[in-house]
Amino acid sequence: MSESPPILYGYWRSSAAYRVRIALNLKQVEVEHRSVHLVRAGGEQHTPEYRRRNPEGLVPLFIDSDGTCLTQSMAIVEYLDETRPGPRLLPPEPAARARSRALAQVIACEVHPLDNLRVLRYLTHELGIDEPDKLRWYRHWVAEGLAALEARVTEWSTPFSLGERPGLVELCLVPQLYNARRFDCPLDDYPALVALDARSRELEAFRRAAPEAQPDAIPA
Ligand SMILES: N[C@@H](CCC(=O)N[C@@H](CS)C(=O)NCC(=O)O)C(=O)O
Repeated sequence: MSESPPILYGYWRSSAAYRVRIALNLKQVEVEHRSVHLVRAGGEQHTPEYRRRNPEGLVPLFIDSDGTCLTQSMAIVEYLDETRPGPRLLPPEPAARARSRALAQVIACEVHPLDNLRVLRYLTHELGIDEPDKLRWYRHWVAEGLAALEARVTEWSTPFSLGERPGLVELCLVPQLYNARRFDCPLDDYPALVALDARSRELEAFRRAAPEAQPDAIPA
């Protein structure tokens, strides 16, 4: 009997799920995608059924073929890197690994948590922040993070973080720039990041992971 495929609970516009989709594609791991609609009817991430699986009420959630159930995109990506063959998503040498994680975490720990759906909702629904100020908030944290990353990426002499290949840094950067464009964040000050994003998105693994390529995508 053939093993059931791993399952990824995600949402087409979730940038954290987008990171995992890219990692799965780079590793050539086939999964069953299950959509958790983050907006419809107050958000399916809050249903008791979903919260039993992930009490945080966030996507992504990954369930491996053997039943291993994992949350948090960065943890899932590193798990995939450690358990699957194929191109490594992190460099082998400790200092280089730490540097890759540090750059990726500028996005995953410093920018994304401040601009997440539930944070924006709290600002507007609970604190009474209006739409223009919400956007100022959003763009401020994006600008802070991207400026720091731009300074680092400008120093590179290789096309990608892993030399000729993309890895953890790009699988965080591309979804973050997708979000930045959605919220009309100015990107003129980050030419190295925009170029890295464009180079990455030319690759099949990134194209297949794009929000608009997902079965649950809602056409504009
Ligand atoms: N640090 C978490 C963040 C997960 C997260 O914030 N997911 C968002 C979508 S990108 C979500 O589920 N939001 C639902 C909500 O805010 O209610 C990760 O990397 O997995």
